[in-house]
Formats: sequence, structure tokens, C-alpha cells
Amino acid sequence: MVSKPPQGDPVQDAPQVSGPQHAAAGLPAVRHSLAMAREQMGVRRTALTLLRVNQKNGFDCPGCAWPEGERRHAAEFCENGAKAVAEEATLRRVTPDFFAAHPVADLAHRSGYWLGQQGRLTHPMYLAEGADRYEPVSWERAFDIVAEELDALASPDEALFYTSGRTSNEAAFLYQLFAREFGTNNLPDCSNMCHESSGSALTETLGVGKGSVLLEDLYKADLIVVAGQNPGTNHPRMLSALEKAKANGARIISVNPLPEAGLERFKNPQTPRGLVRGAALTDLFLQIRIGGDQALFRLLNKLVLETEGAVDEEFVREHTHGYEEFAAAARAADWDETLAATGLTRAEIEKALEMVLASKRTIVCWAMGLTQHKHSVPTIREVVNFLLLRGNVGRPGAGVCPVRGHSNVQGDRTMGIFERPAPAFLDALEKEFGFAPPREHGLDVVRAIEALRDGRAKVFFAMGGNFVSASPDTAVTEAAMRRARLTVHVSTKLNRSHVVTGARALILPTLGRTERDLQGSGEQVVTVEDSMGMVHASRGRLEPASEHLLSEPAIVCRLARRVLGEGSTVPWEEFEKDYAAIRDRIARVVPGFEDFNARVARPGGFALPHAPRDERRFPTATGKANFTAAPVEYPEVPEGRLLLQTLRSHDQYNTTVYGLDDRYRGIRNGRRVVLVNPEDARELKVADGSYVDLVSEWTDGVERRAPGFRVVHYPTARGCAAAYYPETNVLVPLGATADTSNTPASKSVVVRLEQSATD
Ligand SMILES: Nc1nc2c(c(=O)[nH]1)N[C@H]1C(S)=C(S)[C@@H](COP(=O)(O)OP(=O)(O)OC[C@H]3O[C@@H](n4cnc5c(=O)[nH]c(N)nc54)[C@H](O)[C@@H]3O)O[C@H]1N2
Ligand SMILES: Nc1nc2c(c(=O)[nH]1)N[C@H]1C(S)=C(S)[C@@H](COP(=O)(O)OP(=O)(O)OC[C@H]3O[C@@H](n4cnc5c(=O)[nH]c(N)nc54)[C@H](O)[C@@H]3O)O[C@H]1N2
Ligand SMILES: [Mo]
Repeated sequence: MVSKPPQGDPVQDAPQVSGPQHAAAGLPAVRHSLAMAREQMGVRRTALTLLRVNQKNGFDCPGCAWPEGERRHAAEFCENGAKAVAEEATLRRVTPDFFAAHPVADLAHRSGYWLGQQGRLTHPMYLAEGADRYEPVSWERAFDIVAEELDALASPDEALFYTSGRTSNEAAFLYQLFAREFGTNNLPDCSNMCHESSGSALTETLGVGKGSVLLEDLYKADLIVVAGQNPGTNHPRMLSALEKAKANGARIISVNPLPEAGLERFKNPQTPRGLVRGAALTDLFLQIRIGGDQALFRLLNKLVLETEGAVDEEFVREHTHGYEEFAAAARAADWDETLAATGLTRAEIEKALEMVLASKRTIVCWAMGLTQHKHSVPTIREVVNFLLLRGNVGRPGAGVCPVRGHSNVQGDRTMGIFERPAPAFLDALEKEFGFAPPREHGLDVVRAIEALRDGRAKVFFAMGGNFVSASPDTAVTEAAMRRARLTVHVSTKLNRSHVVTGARALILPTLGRTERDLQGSGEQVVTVEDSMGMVHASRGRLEPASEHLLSEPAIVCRLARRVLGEGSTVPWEEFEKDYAAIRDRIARVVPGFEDFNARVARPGGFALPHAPRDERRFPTATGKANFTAAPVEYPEVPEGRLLLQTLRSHDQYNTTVYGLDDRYRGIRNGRRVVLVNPEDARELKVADGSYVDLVSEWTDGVERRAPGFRVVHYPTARGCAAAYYPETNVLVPLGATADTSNTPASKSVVVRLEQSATD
């Protein structure tokens, strides 16, 4: 299986390398994002738009899910937030003329970067069976086409309804309602590829699958561990929070195979001093081997257990379950095995222990570096063990902090976008709307791809996202998608999922966050939930990119009316006219949203209840916080192979590529690079600047190959390598997923490097 780099693309991938930087943000960040914004939007629009990001009465930043502070700066400046906004508010347009000039086969040869750079979609477009290009279609006809294909299915479970995490609460609630009234729980979402492992581990151990800290807890913490996360690029506003935490006396341990510039030193662009000198953030850097985190936390737990008076015995007695079994497993942890698994030294681990014992309030933050491995769920459970041991859950300044990705991915789950809904949620839907929702579990992302591949699913509908590029095993996924009868994408911008289609395909263009949403009852607001369970309103101000766009809620309402007809028990028309009516129903179905409309009207919104955080109550099967005792695992890497993680550059938002630079890592003008430790490179005889194919080896015996990557000697942990996603998704086998959560193991791919064939 070989993935060819797109041909005929005017964008040249020619990486230039200057070595990693040691500080993030500062003036270059301001300059860089303003330049990108001006290029996309012009000067006036840049000023107008960037002033409205995350302001009271403004729109929620479509960048990441990090919460807003209590005090919003006139322009709380975030480089990558600015880039996300510019990408959406661009003045470039993809019109019917564009589609007339570009057959789908031609677009399929373009890179994702090129596709995204063409601008905003303006008209609903239809690719008829056998046609070579998309043509404009009316909204009515588009809904008829979806209805035709849905009606023709042998069972509602042959349809898949994917969601990406930018969708508002209102749209998400309607979308899952439609899917369930239609008759299926097939609601795969980007969470399946993202924080599913966190949700699985936290629900089982603490009873709530979300983080247990608020922003103010970070400011009260003594110790913050940041494991498997690159906030300088992916959650830049988190650096301001870490800076403030440090000013209040917190210490920071970062656990990462890469020295990430943002965690080393942060130059806060909000303050004159910060712009120039910056603040050192990390006190202790543990350069761990990929996948070594469970072993690290297990050993730390053993060492805590062996320290007189270190365990919070009262907490353990009153609030936890499973302690004895866990303690027995932890006591058996072995130094040598841990050093091998982590690549750390004894001195480093002892230093970490000292900091752990000195802290009365500890928070652990993590993201994809912990969630995308085979053993991610037991790894995160071990983090929970670590916090429970010293009573660090449910008290100020302490807790679990999975840092979410997409700006409303957490809210979408709260609204019921989940293929395995809780029975209580379905009961509430049934009671409120008077139809019987399906009870059987639906398909997640990986199972949805398998269903398409095997012909068990025939209609694929996506509320946002870029499914074929974001999913693993690109060749398998693309072939599966091509077997569908119909693929439909509700999108703001052109992407690869629009050109790898089923027999028929639709592109339904929609409003972005930044845009005014006018409906029958007047201007609408939508709501979102951030990574810390704060719910607030978002109001777009810009003129929509085209007069033909419909909002996401309007699309769902019209589709539902067309598909479900008179038989529907849901007042779709009323919902489309006035989103407050949707919120009234959410208030009656979803716990924590009582009096929703009134509470979200308050500036700053409101916090959702979180039993472990608020009352040290743990709604688990045992009624207590559960210690767990899984065997320690870490990836085995055969001789001559490396463990590859697939990660984000500084100039991308998931599959949306903003540019070809990764400034903090010192890489410019190219994305086909592989970062390799110089010692490993010497052993493998790959020179810096040489070109290799990445070949992944997996138990199914299939060789997956991504050709033509420039080798960059880089200070990553020994035995590890790193390259960007989505170019490397071809290497991630569909079957290589995390136990329990089924999340693709895209951070631990065993690869060998082969000298590229030169022509
Ligand atoms: N600008 C921008 N912002 C974004 C996104 C974006 O693409 N661009 N994406 C959004 C989304 S959806 C998400 S989920 C988040 C993602 O945010 P991150 O999780 O920060 O994203 P990744 O680039 O995948 O980085 C993973 C980090 O984990 C480290 N790592 C890899 N393997 C291991 C391991 O085994 N152990 C440890 N300890 N560390 C490891 C990597 O070196 C890297 O620093 O960001 C969100 N915000
Ligand atoms: N190898 C590898 N694979 C990964 C990851 C990894 O680290 N490594 N990370 C995984 C993670 S964490 C995630 S979250 C997924 C991301 O998977 P997705 O969420 O599916 O992908 P995105 O690239 O964020 O989707 C971008 C598209 O969303 C559309 N869009 C943008 N804004 C809006 C909007 O407001 N409304 C609508 N309807 N559409 C909009 C645009 O058309 C754009 O092209 O990828 C996963 N895949
Ligand atoms: Mo994500």
C-alpha cells in the first residue's frame, strides 16, 4: 500500500531546517498570524474580526477548547486562534465556476493544503452518479437526494452520521435527535480518534468522563504535570495560564519525547516584558520514550506508597475502592523495567518524586500523547491512581485535566453525540419527544470505516470535519468511502473528503462561528462548552460568506422534515426559527442545563456540575473512585525499527494546513519530514537531509508506505520518531487501536526507514 504525494500541485514541499527553538509566542507569533490574517481577509476585516474573538458578546474562538479567562483582554491574543479565524473569515471563495473548471479527478490530485486554500464554499453542490464534476443544486433537491438514499436503506443502521467538534450545542443536539428519530445510534465523532481514551478511563474510575479542574484550580496548584501535550502550538492560551500558575508558586513537570518550545519558555505577547524575555515554564523535563507513561506513573505510585505519610489515607478510606489490589500491583513495579520503558534515568524519576511529595495540590494535564496508544486507557487510569493516592481529586488546585481539542468537542458529547449513549439519556429523549430511540449501540469511527468497507453501511453524512483525511489507514478508508451509495458533507471549506466520494455526493455549505446567523425570530446565538465544562454563548458578526449558506441547525431541521415527514414528533420548524426553543428542550433533557436560556445570557456563561469536583461524589459502578491495577505495558520495538508518533505542526489545524512551516521546531517550507534522534540515525545510517520512505509494520503483514520524507536529526527520545499527520495516516493500520476506547494508535506506529528510490 503506497500513498503517493499529490501530483500536479503547485505547492512545493522542500523542507528547510534550522533546529528547534527554545521559546514560544512573543513578537514572531504576532507578526506571523497578522500576516496570515491579512493575506486571507485584508486589513480592515482582520482588525474587526480579531477584536471579537472570545470577547463578551463576540464569538467563541473556533481554535481550541481551552477556557477563556475571567478577565478577557481587549484582544486576548493567540497566534493559532488568529489563524483559525483567518482561515474561516477568508475573502477567497469556491464558487460553482470553480467546480465547473475542476473535475473531481483533478481535485483528487491536489494536496489538502491546496484544497483548503481555495476559500469558502458558497453553494450546495451535487456530484451525480457517473458525473465527473460537481454541479450546483438547490437546497430542496439536495435534501430530496439524501432522503431518497436514506429511504432506500434496508435498515437505519446502514447510515452513518459523523460529527466533528466545531458543531454548536444546538446543532449537535438536533443532529443526534434526528439520527435517533430516524432510527440509529451510528454517531461516530472526532472524539473517537481524540479523547475517547480519556473518557473511557475517567468514566470508569471517577464516574464522569470529563476533566475535574477549572481554570482557577491551575492558579492554586503546587504542581502541574503536562504529559503528552504541546500547548505552545495547540492550546497557546494555556501558556498564559501556566505562566500565572507559576507566578503563584506552582512547579511544572513536562513529560514528552520532544522538547516542545512552548513548554520551555513562554513569551507572553500580552505583556511588554513577556514579549522580550519571557518566562521559563518547565522545572523538570522528563524526556520519555513514546508509550512509557504508564510505567512512569506506576513507579511513582510505588514510590509514594513506600513513603511514610505520603498517602492520603483518609481520602482513600472514605472515597475509593480497589486500593489493596492496586497497591499490590504498584509495589511490584520494577526500577529496571521502568527505566527501559521510559528511557529516563533514576535521578530524573527521583527528582520528579521529590516534587510530587512536596506538592499538596497536583494537577495532571494531558492530550494526544497519552490517548493515542494501544494501552492509553490503562495509562490514563494510572494517572488517576496517581492523583487518588494523595487525595488530588475534588479539592481546589488539584485534579484531572484532559485538554480537549476541537472548540466544542466536549459539548457535542454532552448533547448526545455518542454511539454508546447512556440509557438515562435515551429515557430523557423518549420522555421529552415521545418517540422510542434505538437502544442498540452504534458504530464508532473505526467500526464505521469497517462497515463501509464491508458494504454494511451505505450512506455517510458528516456534520463538519474531514473524515477521510483524519481517519487512519488512508488507503483502506478511501476505498471504503468509495463503496458508499451517498456521501454528504456539511462544510465551510473544501477538503479531501469532498473528492473521495460515494456513487453520489453532496457538499452542503454552512455558516462558520464568525458569521451572523439570521433566522425567523431574528439574530441567533449558539452555545459551546469548553474543556473545563463552562458553557457560554457565541455570536457571529460577519456577513456570511455567501447568501446561499444555511446554518447547521437549519440544515438539520430541513433535512429532518424532509426525511421524517409528518410522522416526526419533533417541532423542527419551530427549532429552526428560534434556537432558544432548542435550548428549552436541552434544559429538560440534559442534566446541568436547567434554566439554560437565562443562565447562558449572563456574561461568561455557567459551569456544568461535576460531582467528583464539586462534592467528592463518584457516580461509578461502585459509588466510589476506583483504583485500578492493570498490568504495565509499553510498546515493543523490534531491532532496527523506530516508534513513530504522528503529530501536528505549528501551521495546521488537524487536516487544515495553514502553511508549510513549523516555526518552533525550526522547519520551514515543507511537511514531509521525519524527526529522528541523531544517535538512532547514526545506527540506522540515515543522514540528515537524506530522503526515506516510512514503512509501517503491523501484525496483519501488510506493508504500509509513505514515500519521500526528509530526515531531520532532532533531539527526540531514543528509539522514537515523529512526522506530521495527516500525511502519515496511511501508516496507521485500521486495526491498531487502543484497548477499550478503540482510538487509533496514531502515536505508536512501528516503522522502518528505507532509503527513497531516487529518479
Ligand atoms: N493550532 C492548532 N490547535 C489545535 C489543533 C491543531 O491541529 N492546531 N488540534 C486540536 C485538537 S482536535 C486536539 S486533539 C489538540 C491536540 O493537541 P496535542 O495533543 O498537543 O497535539 P499533538 O500535535 O498530537 O501533540 C502530541 C504531543 O504529545 C507528545 N507525545 C507523543 N507521544 C507521547 C507519549 O507516548 N508520551 C508523552 N508523554 N508524550 C507524547 C508529542 O511529542 C506532542 O508534544 O489540539 C487542538 N488544538
Ligand atoms: N495520524 C493522526 N490522525 C489523527 C490525529 C493524530 O494526532 N494523528 N488526531 C485525531 C484528532 S485528535 C482529531 S480531533 C481528528 C480531527 O478530525 P476532523 O474533525 O474530522 O478534521 P478537521 O481537520 O478538524 O476538519 C476540518 C474541516 O472541517 C470543516 N469545518 C470547519 N469549521 C466548520 C464549521 O464550523 N462547521 C462545519 N460544518 N464544518 C466546518 C471544514 O470544511 C474543514 O475542511 O483527527 C484525528 N486524526
Ligand atoms: Mo482532537
